[in-house]
Parts: sequence; C-alpha cells; structure tokens
Amino acid sequence: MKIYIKYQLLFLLLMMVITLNAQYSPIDKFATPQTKIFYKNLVRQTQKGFMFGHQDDLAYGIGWKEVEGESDVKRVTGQYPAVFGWDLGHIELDSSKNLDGVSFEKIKKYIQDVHAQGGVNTMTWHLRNPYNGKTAWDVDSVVKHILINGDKYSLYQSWLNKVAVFFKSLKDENGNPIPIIFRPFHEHNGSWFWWGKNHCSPEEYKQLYQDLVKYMSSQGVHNVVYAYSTDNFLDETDYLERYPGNDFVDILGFDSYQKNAPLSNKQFISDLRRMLSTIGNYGKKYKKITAITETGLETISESKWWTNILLKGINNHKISYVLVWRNGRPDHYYAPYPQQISANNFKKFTKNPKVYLGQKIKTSKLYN
Ligand code: BMA
Repeated sequence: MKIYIKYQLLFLLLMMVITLNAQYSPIDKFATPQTKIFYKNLVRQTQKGFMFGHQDDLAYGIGWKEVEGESDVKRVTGQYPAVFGWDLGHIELDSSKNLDGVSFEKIKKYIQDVHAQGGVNTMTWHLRNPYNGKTAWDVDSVVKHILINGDKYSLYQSWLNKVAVFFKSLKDENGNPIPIIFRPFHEHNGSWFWWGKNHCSPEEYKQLYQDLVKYMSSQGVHNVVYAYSTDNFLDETDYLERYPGNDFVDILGFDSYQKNAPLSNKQFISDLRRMLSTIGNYGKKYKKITAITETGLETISESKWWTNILLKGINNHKISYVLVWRNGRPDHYYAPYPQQISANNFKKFTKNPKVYLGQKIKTSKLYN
C-alpha cells in the first residue's frame, strides 16, 4: 500500500513536470532547440527568483567607456548583472554604431560573452521614422505606410531584414544560434515614439507587431523570444488594448520609471504591485512569463531605493527579470557606481536570496 502511494505521488509529480513543460513554449513553432530550452528554463527560474538586468552594462558606465571586462554593476557588487539590454537603433542606417554610440560588432561580442557566462540578452530597437528618416521620437504618422502593401513597406522591410541578419549572426562557440529576447515597439501606449498611441490605431499597432514576428520567422530567425511591453497602464483592458495576441508574445512586460522621489515613493511601490498583479494574472492564465522590462529612478536620489522601493514593489510577484536603464551620463544613469549614494543599498539588494545576478544565474544553467 505504502509503495503504491509512493508510485502514485511520483507519477503525479512527473505529470506536473510534463504539463508545465507542455504548456510553456515559445510562440515560434520553429524555435531552435536551444531557444525552447532557454524559454522553459526562464519559466523554471521564475520559481526561484528574479534576475537583475542593466542596459548597455558592458559598453560604458559613469566615467568610462569600452573598457574590457568593465561594468558599473560589477564595480559595486563584484559581479555582473544576469540580464543585459542592448539596442538596435541605427542598424537600419547600416551604421557601424547604434544610436548611443555602441558598435554593433561589440554588441555581438557582448551578447556572445553574456551567453557564455550563462546570462540573458534582451534587445530593443529605437528605429528611425521610416517615413522621413528622422528619429524614433519623430511622430509624423508612419505606421499605416509601413504595413504590408503600404507605400513605405519595402523600405521598412529592408530595415527588418538587417535586424534578421543580425539575429541570425548571433552564434555561440559551437556555431549554435544564441537565444535572445526581443522587445520591439515598446512603450507604445505612450505617444513619444512614432509607433505610439496617438500615431496609429490599435489594429494598426497589432498588425505592425504581428508582421514583424511573421517576417522574422519567414527569414529563418528562430532564436528569438518576443516581449510585449507597455509603459505604465491602468488595468488589464488598458494593458491589452494593443496586444498582438497570445500567438505573438512570449513575455508580458511593462516599463515604469519613478519620477518625483521621494514624494512618489509609496505611489511607485503600489503602482508596481498593481501592474505586476495584472500581468501576473494574465500570464498565469495564458502561460506567459512576466517581467519589468525597464525601470529606474534617474540618478538614484533615494539612498535605499533598491530594498525600500524596488524590492518592495516586486517582492510578492514571480517575475522573470527587472532591467534598469543605461548609465549614459552623470545626469542620466540608473545603476549605481562606486560611491554613488545608493551603492551600499544596492549591494544589500543583490544579496537578497530572490535576486539573481551573474554568479547565481550561472548555476541556474538557463541554456542546458
Ligand atoms: C532613452 C535615453 C536616450 C537613449 C535611448 C535609447 O531612454 O537613454 O538617451 O538614446 O533611451 O537607448
């Protein structure tokens, strides 16, 4: 009898593992084996804790640029982040450097290094306005022109092609494609980018996103996990207004920056919690991973921001990662550097058992 129960339990456990694996898989049916493994491991990882990420971490920081092995996060904590963000902006211009001056050759090398260390790479694309060639912040209406059959589609498609070629060039030391997260057309419920809310209809936005996913697949790009990320939002209806659908999205995220600290401290925590609950509930229902795809308090004026604000906002939620934006200038940085007023508190934050940086994520073996 006892043995029977034991077997029954074992069987149940096995079934649970099988169902978990069966339900969570990347939307790309032709995803490479490595990408499928990576995605499932991301799901598993959310049960243990969340990863910490930083935009352009290896490329530059406060007071340095392109110093081999350097990282502001490492300078403060002794280890690299677990997640690294990179931007594709200006790849469409065939420029050798992206819009923030980081060379694409270097980005490729960083992505390979991060992957070899067991970390995660995520990419955004602040692409130019295809209608007039001006920046991503130029809001001349363009989306309807670049949908399939639009008069600017062929130009836009040639841009997409450059991204596809870049993604396909990301190979590890064995020549296998490196899985990455791609988060196109982010913060689209704001109106500061040409793909934003006031510059296209929900249907146009959905089609734009769907066409991109389909195009990548048609070009043989199968090492990408797709993230959808709004800016701050009100509720599920608001979040999903421009959602391209469960067949096009792997990760549900949002970008949320704190402004006006310390006045907004409490509000920011409760907003994070509320938005995490919304995407968490939807994610549970439709088997999607969740993340805070961008956050930060510019120049980190709160010395205990990491444990008293950010961690409090996330604590009760099972998310994949949180990424802070780039350390671009002395008046525009989101991760601490040595002596920065929040540096000690950041160290404390990174020692929290739930928080994963480079050292711990290596042991999670996301690619095996
Ligand atoms: C913004 C700022 C800009 C930068 C852009 C793309 O938030 O950091 O300076 O060019 O992101 O990285």
